[in-house]
Amino acid sequence: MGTDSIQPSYFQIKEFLDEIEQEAVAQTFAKVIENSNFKKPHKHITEISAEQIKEVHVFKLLCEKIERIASQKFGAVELNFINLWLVETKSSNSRPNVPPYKPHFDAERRIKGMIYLHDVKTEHGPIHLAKPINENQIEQKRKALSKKYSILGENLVTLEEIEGNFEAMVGNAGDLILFDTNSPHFAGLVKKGFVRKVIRFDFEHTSFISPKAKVKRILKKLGTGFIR
Ligand SMILES: O=C(O)CCC(=O)C(=O)O
Ligand SMILES: [Fe+2]
Repeated sequence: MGTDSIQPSYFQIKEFLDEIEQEAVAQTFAKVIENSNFKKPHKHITEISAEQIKEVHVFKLLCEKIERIASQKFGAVELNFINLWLVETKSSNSRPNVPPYKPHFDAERRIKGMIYLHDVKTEHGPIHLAKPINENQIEQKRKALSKKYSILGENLVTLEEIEGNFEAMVGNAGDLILFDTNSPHFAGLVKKGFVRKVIRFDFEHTSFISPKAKVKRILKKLGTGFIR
């Protein structure tokens, strides 16, 4: 099946975590962000790689749970876990005129699962999602992105390209937002004095990988095997 035929969508799964799980996640979050073994792509973000997640039992179990539900929701697809981000956004971290705060699709197509660690209202900057008017057009634009797409804004989406309006995914602690990154989306701005705490699991949908990229990967694997 070609990627053009997979229609992007998104879901909000209310009360995905019960109170005990929420507490375990909050405690694990606090421990991980203090641990210097994990990479910090930005000062408010800590990353756990696919390799490292084994060491963090609570997140490993959660990753498996999300993978199962995401695979069902997106049509029994095979998913590969890529990484997990622990994000604590303050108003000073959110900049209105650039992605992810401007409507966009991601350059690399992923399935993402975001869990809210507290109730998220408009002030906390919920993720906003929309359905594109023309689903195939997003995939075609994505495939045609140049190397400078980010500077040129090639992955931005205009309001004319979406059906109706963006939906602010307000919700409660423990809710899970699942989305295909081809769905137009943006992060809401965090109001002054507020903080948004989320964890986001990224997965690769095996059928989103282009045949060229698959070959590259195999060669890379073989290459490192020979070196060793
Ligand atoms: O943090 C958010 O609300 C959305 C960020 C985003 O654009 C993404 O995860 O691809
Ligand atoms: Fe994004």
